Amino acid sequence: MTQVYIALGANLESPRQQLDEAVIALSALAEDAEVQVSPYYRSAPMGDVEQPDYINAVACLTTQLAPIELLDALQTIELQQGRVRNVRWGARTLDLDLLLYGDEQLSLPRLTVPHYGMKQRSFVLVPLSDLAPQLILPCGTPISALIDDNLRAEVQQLGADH
Ligand code: ROI
Repeated sequence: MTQVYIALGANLESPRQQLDEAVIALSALAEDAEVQVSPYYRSAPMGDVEQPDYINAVACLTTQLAPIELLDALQTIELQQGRVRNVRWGARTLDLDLLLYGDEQLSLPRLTVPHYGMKQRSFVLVPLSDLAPQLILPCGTPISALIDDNLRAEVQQLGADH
């Protein structure tokens, strides 16, 4: 049984609803169907492609799935929610990124864990630290050392009713 963290992002076709649906789908992968979800955040798109703002969040769950099985399950949920892989760094109905798989550091052809970009992305770090303020990353860095007010100011927390 492994505790995992997953980043959620959407910027097309009712993004908040996409995240709500994704959380329900994630509960099917979780022990006792339990998923903890951070607040939702609005964030400006990272990258050069012009596109709508994103809604982002992070989910935490405990699962029996092996890393690649979990990756397959996340990609199935993305496809079920209409994800078409076309433009690199372009808009998407749903993106599910495996951030952390326990304390493991994995470098597989299809999967790098911890997620390669997570330490640079406010829309990942801020919701992750909401869920796990004491978290120490597998590299030994505490999440608290990666967060400051400037980073927090890059994302806008949405109301509790999402
Ligand atoms: N930008 C933001 N703000 N949020 C995302 O989830 C996100 N996802 C992406 C790219 C296109 C890199 N930009 C993003 O895949």
